[in-house]
Amino acid sequence: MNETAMTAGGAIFGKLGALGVEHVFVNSGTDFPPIVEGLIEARRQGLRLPDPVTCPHETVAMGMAHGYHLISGKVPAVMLHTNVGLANGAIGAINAWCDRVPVMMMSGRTPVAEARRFGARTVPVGWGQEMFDQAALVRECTKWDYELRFPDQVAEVFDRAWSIASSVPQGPVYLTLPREVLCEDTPPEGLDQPSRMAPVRPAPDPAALEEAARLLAQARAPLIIAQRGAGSETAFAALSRFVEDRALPVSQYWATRLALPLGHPMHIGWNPDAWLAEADVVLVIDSLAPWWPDRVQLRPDLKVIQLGPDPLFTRTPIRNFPADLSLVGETAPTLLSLIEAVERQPRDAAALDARRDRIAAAAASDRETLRKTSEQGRGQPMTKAWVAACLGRAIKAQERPATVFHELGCPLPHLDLDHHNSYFQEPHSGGLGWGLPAAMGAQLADPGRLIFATMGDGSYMFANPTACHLVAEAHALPVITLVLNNGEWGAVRQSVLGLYPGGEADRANAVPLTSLQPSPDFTLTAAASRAHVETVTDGAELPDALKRAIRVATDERRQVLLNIAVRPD
Ligand SMILES: Cc1ncc(C[n+]2csc(CCOP(=O)(O)OP(=O)(O)O)c2C)c(N)n1
Ligand SMILES: [Mg+2]
Repeated sequence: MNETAMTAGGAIFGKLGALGVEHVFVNSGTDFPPIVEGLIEARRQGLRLPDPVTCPHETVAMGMAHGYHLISGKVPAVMLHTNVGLANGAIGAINAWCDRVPVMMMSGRTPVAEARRFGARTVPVGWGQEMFDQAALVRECTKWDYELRFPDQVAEVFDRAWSIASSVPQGPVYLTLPREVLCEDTPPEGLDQPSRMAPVRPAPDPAALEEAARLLAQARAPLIIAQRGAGSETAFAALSRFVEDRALPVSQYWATRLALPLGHPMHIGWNPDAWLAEADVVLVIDSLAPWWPDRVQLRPDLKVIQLGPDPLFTRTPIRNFPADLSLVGETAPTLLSLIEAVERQPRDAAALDARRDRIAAAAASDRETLRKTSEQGRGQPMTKAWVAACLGRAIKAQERPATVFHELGCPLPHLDLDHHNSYFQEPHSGGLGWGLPAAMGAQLADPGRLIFATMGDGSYMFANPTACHLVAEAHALPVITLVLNNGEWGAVRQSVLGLYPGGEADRANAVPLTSLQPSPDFTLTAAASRAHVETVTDGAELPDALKRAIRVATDERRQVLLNIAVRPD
């Protein structure tokens, strides 16, 4: 290597910086020497570089990248160690894929050469980590993958990776980086430039858009189901106004993001069944599984409109929810176009008023039931519903924006949140261990935001909590973790009882394979990284514990963990 040339490995950080990548979540290994050498060299040259975040487990790297994107909208990068690091990152890839999060994933490849080349194999892992097709570990969960063949490909290959990840529908991409190639010199052309391949932004067919608007305007029993939010703050506000004006009931069944304030008069709650059975037109806004097909008999004349980046979810092998009209496009602009098109349609004010009253009355009664349910759970031990209600109230009392990450933690219906980006649930892929690192990534993206990670005791353990708390301390991320501790995998137990009501497990006193007893003292895990910690066993004491938690996170910018004893549902 001469004095001015840079190795391919050394060029990577600078190229990522040129692409606008701000953070690289890293778990490094023996494939990294040229990357580390090059990083120091690039720093010396004063290049604009992304910040590396060293993550002691790949779950943390992938989860943080995911949460960072959810709040920032930007493309993060993740660098992992060969096949083994990639395997640990695979659940994160499954989650990012399901949630359409554009992550530039990379991992090294063990040296190809056994000798006679710079970078060739030295230690036994060089042989032990060799695979026929390393990318196959994540290929089903990435839009595109490639193995760097030549050192002079860095600029073009990274441009292509970034442009494909950023194209709608967005998603992760994966690059394999062999060590010998990383050790060779690369020419400077293109390394300091962004990609010249504009990300693809599909738009809906204008005729389908007009037809959808006509159907919605003329519907007598319309329904909207939204699972993945409204796409932007503007679309969130527009949807709120629109559904009130046109008297359209909205269900956020199994939502992973919020599309409408939970207290909105047109928000009919979580379960769409009764409305769906009556509906003549349903607008499905970017929802993977908008209802439970076995539970509802649809009207034969029902028309369904599906809207989103991939309305048919084409990479899901089986999904046959009807789509009489498919409106493709990023959710926010497509939804805004549809709203405009409906606004051009005639309106029958009297009919809309009557329907609006009926929906608002149902929504109010649903909210009252929720309030009563959460109050009943105030005891010792308390219920998840009570924890959610207390958290929702604590958030309402704050002036700064707040976001709740939920992974079998605080159930959405009881939270009463009302802002875009105020709620994220683990994607429908359900790869547990996501909630805490995703919350940390969100905090990294927006240090001024109040961030809560609420999760079950099982989910907390899946997150590799020691590694999470280390990173939170190292980067001063004052995330407030609420572990809703029922000492079990409650969801698994409920699934057994749901499928076999009155069966063997139902009749037995304890359901096998679901206990997490004796429950560890999770406060000690977080205290090891100097978090503020408390155990709360009495529901009446939770509001004050939450106040203290928010004060510590705000004033001391220190992470917090509340270990909350909850009753099995
Ligand atoms: C990586 C991974 N392993 C296993 C599961 C299966 N699983 C689904 S829910 C669940 C239990 C979650 O327990 P916890 O977080 O304590 O919440 P609880 O149901 O007790 O409220 C498990 C193990 C999964 N979804 N992901
Ligand atoms: Mg549990």
